[in-house]
Amino acid sequence: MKVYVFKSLPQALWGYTRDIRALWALEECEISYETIGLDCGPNGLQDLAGYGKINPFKQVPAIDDDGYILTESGAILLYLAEKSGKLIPRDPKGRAQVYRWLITALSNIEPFALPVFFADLMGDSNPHMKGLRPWNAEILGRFLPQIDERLAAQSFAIGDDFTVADIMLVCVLRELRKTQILRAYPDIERYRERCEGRPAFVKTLNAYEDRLGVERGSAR
Ligand SMILES: N[C@@H](CCC(=O)N[C@@H](CS)C(=O)NCC(=O)O)C(=O)O
Repeated sequence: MKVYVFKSLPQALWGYTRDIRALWALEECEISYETIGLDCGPNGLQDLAGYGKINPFKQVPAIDDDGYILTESGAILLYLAEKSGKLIPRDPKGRAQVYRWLITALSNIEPFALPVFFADLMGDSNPHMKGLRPWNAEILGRFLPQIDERLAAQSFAIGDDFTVADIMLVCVLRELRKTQILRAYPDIERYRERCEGRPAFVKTLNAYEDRLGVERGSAR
């Protein structure tokens, strides 16, 4: 399996990029893979002639499973879980819970978490994003307390077992890791720690930092 990832990135983006999702899932599913590293230029990946054949939007991650090309981190996680038979229950009701929480992360949390991250990144240079930050934070306040409560009662998003929904949820929550927002949710923070302590995550992040040529711990 080939996986398209970043091999260079501006410092502000270390540890935030979505290639981590695919790499973490590949490690958890014990699928062997090789990485194809792309350089993030001033226009992201948009100037990379040829990469549009892999991903029409010229974004990472993308995988190439023996000629079968797939993009979109959510689709990739579900494909890897289904292909390996790991990180997803067998029964339709259990599987639907994985879809539910993976989609919750992508459609309820990420659309508000990412603008908070960008507002902090851009600061006064983007007054529009800065002005919307309180509104985005307020919307997150509709979802995070319920997720915190859920994680006080169970170890992972769908129950006792770690699934690809946790990879997505943790990676989306990581977009807020340097803000104060998560401090109000101790069970979310304990959950994130639990998931990020998994050997597959540690291995993924170490290799990610090595690939970028940055110090260990700098993408945490
Ligand atoms: N919805 C896509 C978003 C992918 C995405 O935005 N990738 C970013 C990195 S995190 C990227 O490749 N940016 C470079 C660019 O857009 O040129 C997914 O979840 O896979």
